[in-house]
Amino acid sequence: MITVLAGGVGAARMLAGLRQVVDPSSITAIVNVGDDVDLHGLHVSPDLDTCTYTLAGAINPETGWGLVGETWHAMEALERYGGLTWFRLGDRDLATHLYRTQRRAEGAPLSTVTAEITRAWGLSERLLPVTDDRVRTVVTLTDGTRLPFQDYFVRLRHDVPITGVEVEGAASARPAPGVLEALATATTVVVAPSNPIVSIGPLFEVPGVRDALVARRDRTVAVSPIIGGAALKGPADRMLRELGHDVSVVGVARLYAPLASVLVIDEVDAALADAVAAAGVRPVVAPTVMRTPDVAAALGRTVLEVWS
Ligand code: FO1
Repeated sequence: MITVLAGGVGAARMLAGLRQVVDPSSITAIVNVGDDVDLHGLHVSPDLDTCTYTLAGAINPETGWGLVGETWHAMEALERYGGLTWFRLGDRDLATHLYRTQRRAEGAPLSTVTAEITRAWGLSERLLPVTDDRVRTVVTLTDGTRLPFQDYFVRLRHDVPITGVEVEGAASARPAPGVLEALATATTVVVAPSNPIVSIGPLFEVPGVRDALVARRDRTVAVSPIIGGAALKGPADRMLRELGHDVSVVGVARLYAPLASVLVIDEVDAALADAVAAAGVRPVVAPTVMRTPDVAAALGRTVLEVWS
């Protein structure tokens, strides 16, 4: 059993690499839902959908989110009314949100609906939202304004400095069924190369999850999302800097040292391996830029072989 702590694009690629080297039914992903957003009365769950569509081979390869070959008729029609279109939902993607929203209105927990959606896409992996309760990531800007995550990320294109990140609702949330067991029983726990602040961080805010992970530190391997002092995609590098962290694999090692005993760093960061070790995490140097399925598979193999 392999358990992967997952956010969006980086995690989805990591999962796609792992499924090439182990039986997909042995993989459980615990997925961030702090990015979830209610739009047009619909529950949109970007990280769950990015993981689902990627594993189904249906992801839009250009954006890393949404469906390949998508059409946008609903958004075009909405523009006529001056409706909210800065967060773009493709026509087929909308069906996922319609289904999720309807099932939740009928009383089905998010974890149940997620299992239904992944089954419909033919996945053997288990994707678990970290919680069935409502949690929402909120960022604070330098002027004190608090913004829902997608307003910061998409509407403002994460082009504004932040001073803090909180996960509303997390303190009273409970881990979804199976989450703590997946952490306790995994032979390897993988922290995917997702944004440590807004993709992985919110997972630890759900009571019990951080402790369950700390208890498995000896079997937990993280993959650095920072390569050569920068994030491949998104604002992880700027967020780390703005929140006072070192923007390097050493900064990532310090963040994850309480939870992970191994950190996979890219070859370009090989010279920092000793500094990573000094931060208390064993470094493993490997290619981590998952540009092709082969590199993702090799990275999957690397994380599974760190104990051998
Ligand atoms: N990201 C964008 O930059 N612009 C969008 O319009 C957008 C729409 C969208 C719709 C569905 C979905 O699942 C993801 C979408 N994303 C969009 C990506 C999303 O904001 C990010 O994947 C994350 O939440 C960060 O992991």
